[in-house]
Amino acid sequence: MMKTIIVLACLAALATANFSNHKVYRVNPSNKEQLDVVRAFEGIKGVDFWSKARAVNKEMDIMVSPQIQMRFTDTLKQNSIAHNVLINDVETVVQREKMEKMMSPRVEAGKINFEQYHTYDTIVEYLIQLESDHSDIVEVRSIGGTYEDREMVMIKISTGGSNKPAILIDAGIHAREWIAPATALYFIHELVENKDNRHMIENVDWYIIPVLNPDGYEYTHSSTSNRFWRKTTTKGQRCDGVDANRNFDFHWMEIGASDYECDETYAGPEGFSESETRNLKNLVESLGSQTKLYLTFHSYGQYLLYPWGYTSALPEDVQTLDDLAHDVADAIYAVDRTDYTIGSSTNVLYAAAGGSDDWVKAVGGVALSYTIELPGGGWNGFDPPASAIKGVATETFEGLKVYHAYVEKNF
Ligand code: 0X9
Ligand code: ZN
Repeated sequence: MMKTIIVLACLAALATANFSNHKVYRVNPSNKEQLDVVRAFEGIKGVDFWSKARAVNKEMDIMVSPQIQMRFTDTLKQNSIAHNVLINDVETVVQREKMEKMMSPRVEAGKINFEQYHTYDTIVEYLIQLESDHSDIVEVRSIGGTYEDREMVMIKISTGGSNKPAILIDAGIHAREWIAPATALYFIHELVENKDNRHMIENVDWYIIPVLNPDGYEYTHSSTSNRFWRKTTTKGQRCDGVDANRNFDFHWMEIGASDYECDETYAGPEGFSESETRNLKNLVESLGSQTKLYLTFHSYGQYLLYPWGYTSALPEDVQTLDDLAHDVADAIYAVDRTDYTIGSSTNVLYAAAGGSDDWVKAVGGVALSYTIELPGGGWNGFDPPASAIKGVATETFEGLKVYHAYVEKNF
């Protein structure tokens, strides 16, 4: 018996991704040559670009495994590239987060709070409870199954009637970006449970999928796995997982995506190879022209991005997209001076085809389509500490009010 326990414990330890002595460097290239030197590390095993920026004079946070650190820092030094250590030992941060999770009070079934990051089951139970408590305005349903046969749960919030414009929101397409589902849940809570926001559901219907990649999300939450998993969990030959945000079939695999399974931006064997992306596609198609606005929440970096991700060319309606983004950013800024960068994703971040935003706009026919990169955790690592969820969620909700007002007024 004892032997079995030891073997199981060892297996669990082996299965656990360990980030001991992994460091996160904050790197700031000051010219094009320096930027190219840093970018040459993209795709190298043991190097994980946490932040989006790929531009001169923009800080980049890069996690580097112990094996590569010497090579990495030597290269930076040789090229006089400014850098400092943001996180000295990533595992310490991961452990601290785990401890925080273990210490946090157990939530009662069907309840939720914004002081902790919740598991998928807790989230689903909360939504089901909401449906039974508010059956006049809430409908919870699955938009389809995932690779591991989890249901992708969606909540529809509507006061009824027909021909109302709709806002479609998803979060958590990237598993490790926990602040995104947490924020989407806060939106749901505010829209359903806060009577002061009743006006936001009178003339507009809401469709919200708070966790678009539940398999990946659960994988980052389980104690024996990888906190920084980004992809789906589809079994591969050499490595598992597809970057669902490279898997939408619009200019698929043209740029900023990888055809190598082990890469973080692996686009899959073909467009819509993943059930998660197919299910979203089917939903968008079934809602048709009712949807006027699509928001997909990611982290981190404080960006309000609009298409295109596959080209530096701008969409015809760029002025509308940009003006609205500025109004949203102003509303967020007014709360606590959180500053968002606005632009087309290729121009302010990098070119990357196969994203949900591009497909929803170009093929799904939803003109207003945005990717929102929420704030990160600064010194705390990838996501804000659980204690900061409330702050991020409440300020972002102010931005959502602006989006809502626009849709209500214009459609
Ligand atoms: O690269 C992405 O998928 C997004 N950034 S993240 O760090 N959260 O992974 C940005 C996506 C922007 N949209 C497109 N490139 N279509
Ligand atoms: Zn993301």
